[in-house]
Amino acid sequence: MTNYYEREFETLPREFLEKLQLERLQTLLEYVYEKCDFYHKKLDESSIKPADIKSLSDLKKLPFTTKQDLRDNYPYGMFSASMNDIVRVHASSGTTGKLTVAGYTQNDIDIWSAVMARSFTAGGCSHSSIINVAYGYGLFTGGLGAHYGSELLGALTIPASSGNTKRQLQMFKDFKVSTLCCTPSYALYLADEMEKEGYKISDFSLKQGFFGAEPWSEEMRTQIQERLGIKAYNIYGLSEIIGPGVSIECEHQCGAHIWEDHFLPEIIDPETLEPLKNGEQGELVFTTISKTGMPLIRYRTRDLCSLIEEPCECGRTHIRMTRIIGRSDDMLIIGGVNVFPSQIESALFSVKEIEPHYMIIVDRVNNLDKIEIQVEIKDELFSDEVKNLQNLKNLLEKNVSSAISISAKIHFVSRGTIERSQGKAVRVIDKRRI
Ligand code: DLL
Repeated sequence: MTNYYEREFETLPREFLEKLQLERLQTLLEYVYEKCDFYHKKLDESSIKPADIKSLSDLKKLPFTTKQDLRDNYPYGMFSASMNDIVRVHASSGTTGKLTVAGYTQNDIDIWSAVMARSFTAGGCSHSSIINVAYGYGLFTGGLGAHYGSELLGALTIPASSGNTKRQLQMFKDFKVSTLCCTPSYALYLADEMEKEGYKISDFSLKQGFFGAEPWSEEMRTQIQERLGIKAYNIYGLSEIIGPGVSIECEHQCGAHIWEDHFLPEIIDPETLEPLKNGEQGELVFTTISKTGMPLIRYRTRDLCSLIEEPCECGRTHIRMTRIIGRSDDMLIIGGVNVFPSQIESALFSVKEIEPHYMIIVDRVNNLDKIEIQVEIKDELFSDEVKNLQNLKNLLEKNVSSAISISAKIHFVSRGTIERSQGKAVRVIDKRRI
């Protein structure tokens, strides 16, 4: 039997769900038009008044919002609520040094906790679950998002955060953890360590896991499920929209239900920006229709997928999305951290000895993402003292790591080693087979 956290909303017949969506959209448009200078200007520039939106199909008349808009209005310019009502911020990497900031009112934290509680329930959790949150706590939304949802559900919540793998395994056993939340690659790393440390599946009480924050595949699901003896659910989200819990798979594991009473999805062609039909692959766009802190209209996620409208056996009426199959920009996700090549480039070029040729090589070794950067340096530097070369390497590694929040290995190569491109420079080799 299917369990729901908010049955009434989760199984609302489409007709009523769409009515609710339209009402919320209209209220939201009035709200942002009045409260947020950015949207007031943007709607005026598009010659649209909130009252012009009379049906859900009018959504396509509204202008898009992009990550660049968030950057241009850094840090608080996209907020609609007054600063006194903002109770929390989270942030993720932007395309340059600037963070992409998201602001939450108490209303937004409550919605987020509820959609996470719904998500946990969709994957078979209840108040008797023991949920180990091994997503990072901090500006990243993974840790606190899962934490608040788990507590609202009434589950026992372990704020383990990421890392310290041996201790995590010890806790799985001693604390009788039933549920794991982390990136899919960390789940496989945990499975490796589990075997190395001599644990067996039967030492644990694990039942299910909620994995996301980076792309993964059905092959990875099979491995995680077999090696940890659990059901592995795909959880999706992004900080700009709310964090994890924008969508979740149910027990049927056939696409992730988008919590459509809060987040209105569309798929567009990333080139023409025209809306595509359900089933067609394109870029996912969201309008948040219930948040008050930083509501976003037609936010371009850059994530590529398609929407599945066929009814699901679980009885939830909310549309599903397929796995993310790529991005329409150059963002990389390395160990769950969003990284733009441009961030690495500016960190490298802040040092004058560096030639303007480099290559970022991303690989997955023992289920952990590694990043190496080959950098050309002037030939005379190779004949310099080893100590100086080492200092330069240390400095670059420090600069890059602080720019992208994860450590990277620098490897110097001599002039002309990195292949010159005839057209668009190729700066990234991603060797990961996901
Ligand atoms: O990664 C929120 C999150 C935390 C989701 C924990 C799931 C679990 P950001 O740091 O803002 O937020 O990164 C958002 O990560 O646009 C996708 O490109 C990618 N992403 C998130 N979940 C998935 C997933 C969090 N299940 C960006 N599959 C998004 C593929 C994902 N990509």
